[in-house]
Amino acid sequence: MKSKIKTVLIGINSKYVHTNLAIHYLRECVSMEVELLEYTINQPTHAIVSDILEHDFDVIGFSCYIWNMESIIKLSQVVKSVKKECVVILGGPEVSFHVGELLSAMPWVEYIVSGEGEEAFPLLLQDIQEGRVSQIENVYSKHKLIGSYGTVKEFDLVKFPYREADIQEKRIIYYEFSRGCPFNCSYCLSSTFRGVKCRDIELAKKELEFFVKRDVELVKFVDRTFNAHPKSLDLLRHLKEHGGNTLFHFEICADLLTEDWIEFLKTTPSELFQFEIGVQTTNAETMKEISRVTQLEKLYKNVKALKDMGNMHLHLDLIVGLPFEGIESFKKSFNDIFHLRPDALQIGFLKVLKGSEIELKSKEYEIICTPYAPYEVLQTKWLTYQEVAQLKWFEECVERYYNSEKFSHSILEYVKLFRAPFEAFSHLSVGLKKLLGLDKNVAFQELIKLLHASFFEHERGDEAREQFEKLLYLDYLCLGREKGRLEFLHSLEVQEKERVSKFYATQIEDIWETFPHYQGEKKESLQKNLSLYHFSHFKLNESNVWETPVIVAFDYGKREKSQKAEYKIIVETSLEM
Ligand code: B12
Ligand code: SF4
Repeated sequence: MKSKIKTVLIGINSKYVHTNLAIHYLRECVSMEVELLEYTINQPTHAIVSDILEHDFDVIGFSCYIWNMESIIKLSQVVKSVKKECVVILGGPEVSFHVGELLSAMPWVEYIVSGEGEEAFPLLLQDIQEGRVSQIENVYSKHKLIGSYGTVKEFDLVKFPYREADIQEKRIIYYEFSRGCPFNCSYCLSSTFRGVKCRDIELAKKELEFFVKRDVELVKFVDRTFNAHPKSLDLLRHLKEHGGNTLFHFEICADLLTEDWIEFLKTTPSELFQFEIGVQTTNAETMKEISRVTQLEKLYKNVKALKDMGNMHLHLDLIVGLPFEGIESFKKSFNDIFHLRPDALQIGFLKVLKGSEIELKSKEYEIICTPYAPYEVLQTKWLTYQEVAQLKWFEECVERYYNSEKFSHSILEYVKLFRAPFEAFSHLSVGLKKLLGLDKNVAFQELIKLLHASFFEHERGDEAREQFEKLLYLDYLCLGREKGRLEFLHSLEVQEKERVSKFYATQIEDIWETFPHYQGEKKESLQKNLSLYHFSHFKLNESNVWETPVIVAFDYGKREKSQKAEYKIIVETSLEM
């Protein structure tokens, strides 16, 4: 071995925007040279291998998660076959359990670190450097098949993981204020160990300033239940004053929210905080079985309160495949949660995580899951394979028509046609399946056409038709300037160029008042960013109806985070119908 060993740590992210926090921590806790290399699961193995092998290293560590394990099995084997002298180390949640089995299935791997790595990793590198084999409790090898799951004792002593060069535009930064979870949901890895370690609030404030000063767009807290940290609200108060232009994302438990939290959140500006709330199910028997006791009434009340504030993005989660949740029960869970109108309703499919309590009970629950990572549910005692497959299309449909926010006006009008939201998305998903087939790439216009056709499968009067088409057209225009009229929106009479032109001539002050950042600009200059459309009668929703003509003005110069144009409605005063 060389006098000073060199290590590369590999993170394989699920998408380019994500980053691997673990390898950043590990780099900071060793005094030897460590280089970080990050890729995505969508890049071809040969391209990643050749990039890795352009670097000089003696030790290579892979950070293993459920989404990248398949890639890492291939990558580590290929790297080792070409560079036989290197030492391969695996670490991360996906290799922290059943370690002996993994070592025998992957004979090219020298070491596996189980659990948290900040204490074990530097000791292991020291051993490798000095050619010595000591007994580090949570480090396994073919010579040491007994050990335990590692946890660091002093979380505050774990160094801040980021350096200046780590901050890259358009990538999410992950931050950890607490480690561990006070709850014990049986499908989650947190069910395997207890205890929460909290970072000192003053230390956290200083660390977060690093991101704010560098104008990081999005900081996601990886805390499993952020509001379980006793100082969480104090930290939010601090971020309200010192959060700069950064958006902060948290996973919270909604039924734990206190009055203080609710009162405080009413005072926060939009685009400062966003919250992800895991509901998972509303079935009481399921909740009991998975040891996740949610006070639903409190959750509904708090989510409604947050929603009414309108100053934050709310993301709610459900899981398909939990014990006692058959199709009827899932329908109910979906409808219960959809009525809260979250900004996103994410439907996940149960993953039978290695080391989780549900893994131990999977025989009892008759769970069949994919035999490779991510061990996703295919069938359970309560759900047939056909039902799971149907729910996959359902989820795709909710993603494209609801969570994407591309159809935010028209989809709610569509849902009204059905007795319950589940039926609406279920019906639409049949068409989506036919449209997509085995190919997931489809033009946005095709999705519009499908929604339009599906709406008109149901007998509708002229008024309803016109209303729906206007909302669909509004969604279309929010995403970009009109590129050729959508020919199937036949009944619309909008955008008469002459009227719009006259509007510029007679009511330009109204435009300036509505969009103060264009104050004083002339028509030609305004037209570079704004598009105006004239609608004769316009009903945005039950409480916003204009009998008089309106101009809908889209500001393409100032897009929201979702890339949609902001639009405002200006009532025409100087023109007659
Ligand atoms: C960020 C995150 C994501 C991101 C992905 C980030 C990325 N880089 O691509 C997103 C949001 C996309 C995501 C998605 C999913 N995730 Co996720 N996610 C996380 C989260 C919140 C943070 C991970 C993290 O950075 N933790 C902080 C670091 C410091 O802790 P750590 O990862 O455990 O790392 C320590 C040790 O493991 C070890 N270590 C790690 N790597 C290495 C490498 C070496 C060489 C060594 C020595 C040690 C070592 O040392 C580290 C420091 O102590 C965790 C929950 C959590 N708080 O950990 C879940 C978690 C990782 N996710 C999980 C799951 C199940 C999922 C989903 C499958 C959920 C779903 N939708 O069904 C999806 C899958 C995505 C896909 N495309 O298939 C599970 C993973 C279990 C597993 N076996 O991998 C976790 C643990 C949550 C849980 N339920 O228990 N996730
Ligand atoms: S699912 Fe969430 S609340 Fe439940 S144990 Fe896991 S991290 Fe904690």
